[in-house]
Amino acid sequence: MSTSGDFDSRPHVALLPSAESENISLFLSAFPQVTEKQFHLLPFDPASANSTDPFFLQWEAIRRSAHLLAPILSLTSPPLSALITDVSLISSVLPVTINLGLPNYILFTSSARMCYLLASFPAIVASKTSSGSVQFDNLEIPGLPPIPLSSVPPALLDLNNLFATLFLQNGQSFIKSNGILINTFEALEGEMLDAFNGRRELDGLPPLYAIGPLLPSEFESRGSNTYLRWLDEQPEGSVVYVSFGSRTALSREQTKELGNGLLSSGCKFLWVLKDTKVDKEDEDRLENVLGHEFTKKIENQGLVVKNWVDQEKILGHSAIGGFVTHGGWNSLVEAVWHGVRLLVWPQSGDQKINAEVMARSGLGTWPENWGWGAERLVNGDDIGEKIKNMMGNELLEEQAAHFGEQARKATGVGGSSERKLMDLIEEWKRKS
Ligand code: G50
Repeated sequence: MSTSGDFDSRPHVALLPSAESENISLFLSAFPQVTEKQFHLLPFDPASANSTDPFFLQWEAIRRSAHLLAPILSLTSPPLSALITDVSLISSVLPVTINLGLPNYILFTSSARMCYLLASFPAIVASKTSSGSVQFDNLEIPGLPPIPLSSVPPALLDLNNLFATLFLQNGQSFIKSNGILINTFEALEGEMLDAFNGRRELDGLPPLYAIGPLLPSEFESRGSNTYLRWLDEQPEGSVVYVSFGSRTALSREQTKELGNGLLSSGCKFLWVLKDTKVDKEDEDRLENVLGHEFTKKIENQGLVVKNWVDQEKILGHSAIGGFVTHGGWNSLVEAVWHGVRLLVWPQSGDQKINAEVMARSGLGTWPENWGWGAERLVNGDDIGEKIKNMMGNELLEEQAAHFGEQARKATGVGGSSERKLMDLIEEWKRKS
């Protein structure tokens, strides 16, 4: 379903960035069997929500219009068997589907470890809150390392924050939903899935279906190919890919230290540089950020890209030997699929919890003393050292290759994820 709304009068809260609406059109032409239903949102005033984060505001705008889904869902022909709702919207959509008697499944796009925190959050809040701030001890998980306070998404520690409010309500919705589809797989997070499922009866939680890895489709592939041609010229496994996702921009100082680190690592690199402080239209953005001399040095050793890249193609390229990443779950899952080892540097949100999953599986390293992104300035020599260690670590390379194979097994015919999804589809067919 595509959404449109009219609160994009402010440039930073555009409801549907053009890249996203383009993606929806490409999706619809790639899958002609999919029927589009327009879902028009009510006018939304961002000032009425307790946040300035454009992502959280976008969720809130959709949530406030969720009741308008009722006629769209009930008039669909043939009638729907089930609805799948993104976790960020679930508590606002569930009342609608419960009313219609329509099964509702949650799509969870982070790790099972993060899902465990979400399922536990209502009880944590109920038992530990004093004056709006969450008093959080280690979250114990049977058979697995606990989640320490230092790894909890910072936005969750203040219950007045919009994200924390939504997180609590969405966690409370788990027990009323029919199941949770999660973008992970048994070989990667089997113990975590067992721990979650072990709690189900006690806490009334629905089944957790690991159906991943879910990866970008061919239709999403676009963008310039100059960096792919550059990769074609590099020896196999020699290049470090560096990206902190589409939401994070490092500070100017940290960007310079990262540049120094990449140079001192001695490795070739492909660096997606995002610096929101620099004017998008400026042709020499790189020089503005890093200075002329530095830019020249960098150009001898690596390639810096400032635009949107096709990450799936990059991670799948044989020249890539390692990935310096913020630890967004989609990025991690794509890297695992392509057997690329990791250096995870969590910036915010669920990223430390995800980093733990990767470190525990031996897929990568996570220098915990680097803290959250903006918490401290990490020195270039330290960064260079960690990159060099990752690129020289054969154990990580073997594990990455192993999990890449496991990921393919999981989604192949008869694999754990494929079976889960097929069973669900059969169940939906029976009920329709
Ligand atoms: C963004 C963020 C912090 C954070 C997450 C973000 C997630 C993703 C899953 O996406 O954990 C999730 C989204 C919404 C929700 C619950 C879980 O209500 O800044 O933790």
